[in-house]
Amino acid sequence: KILYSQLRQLYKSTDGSIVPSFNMATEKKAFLDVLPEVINTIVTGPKLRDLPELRSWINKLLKYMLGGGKLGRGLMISIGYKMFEEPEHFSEEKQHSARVLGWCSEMMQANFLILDDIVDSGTIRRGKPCWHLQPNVGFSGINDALILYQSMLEALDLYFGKSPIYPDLLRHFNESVYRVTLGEHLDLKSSYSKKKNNLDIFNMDLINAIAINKSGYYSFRLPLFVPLLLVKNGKQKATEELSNICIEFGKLMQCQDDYMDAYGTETVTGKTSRDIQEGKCTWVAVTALQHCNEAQRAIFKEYYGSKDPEHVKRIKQLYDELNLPQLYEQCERKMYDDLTRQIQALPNERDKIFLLQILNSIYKRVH
Ligand code: DMA
Ligand code: MG
Ligand code: MG
Ligand code: MG
Repeated sequence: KILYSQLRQLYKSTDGSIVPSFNMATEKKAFLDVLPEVINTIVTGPKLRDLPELRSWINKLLKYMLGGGKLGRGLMISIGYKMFEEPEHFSEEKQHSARVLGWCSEMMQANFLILDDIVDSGTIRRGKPCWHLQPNVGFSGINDALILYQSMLEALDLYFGKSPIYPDLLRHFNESVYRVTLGEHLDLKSSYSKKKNNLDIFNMDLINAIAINKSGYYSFRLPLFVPLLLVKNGKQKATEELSNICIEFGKLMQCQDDYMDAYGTETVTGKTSRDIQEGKCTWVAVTALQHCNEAQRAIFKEYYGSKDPEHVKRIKQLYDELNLPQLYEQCERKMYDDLTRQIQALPNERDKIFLLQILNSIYKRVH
């Protein structure tokens, strides 16, 4: 009740409905404050009780891999509960659940990052050496990634195993993991090399399929649909329209990620650029090919997918010649405008405000 009156003071939208506001720094701190409890719940759980060395290894793994990120997905879940729930039904207990679920999404992300950096030969992640490059890790990082994935499942079981929403939670987390593995497969199998000579498969349909699977599900659909499971009558809000918006968000996010791989700075992005060297089918590569003349296409075929720094430089020069930064700005703007229109068409004022906030927080991002 106190909270409801506070919210009423804080925000009254144009149509008279009450809209909760949030302060990002406060939300982030509250979210971070829950992490030690989540880690403790996992490492003191029944399976690790008699294994002190393993317990300390997993503790170290969780701390290393859950730190230093932007926490976009986790915060979307924890703030999502507050934003989607009607103020009179809000409870601190569910808010805590939303934060735990936020950390489950971050464990899923951490598992993908380890594996992705192994298959992409990454060296730096979140400004630190990649996990597989830690002393005595290497390929055993694959098993550590699985441990992170299982830690997520363990937390879901320990916190929500007896809850009526458990089957739906599992369905969402499972679907997201499945989608990312499909996206990663498409991403890896479509990579170009001179030897494979497979440039003909590079097109926007493939880019979209990669982006939707690699990003759309675990970065947006999961973080928006999971808090709805905590909200009273939330399932009614989990509509097809909302799902479509999440998918479009995924395309925008992957397009930005691809652009930053070519034009970002390692100290800002916190990770190594690998796409040109690995011959990846990215938004930048496909857009460049759409604007190439015959001679430029020949240069692309010659130098793309090579680890030689001079070849990488030549490809970057080609991107500049083709005005990629300008093409990117136009494309990002168009995706932003399309998403704004789709969000504005949603029936609920509060949902619109929340989604527009997310959109504005990622538009023109540089890391
Ligand atoms: C990887 O795509 C996607 C997941 C699911 C981690 P990517 O290799 O382009 O990501 P990054 O640029 O972060 O290495
Ligand atoms: Mg990668
Ligand atoms: Mg990758
Ligand atoms: Mg990338």
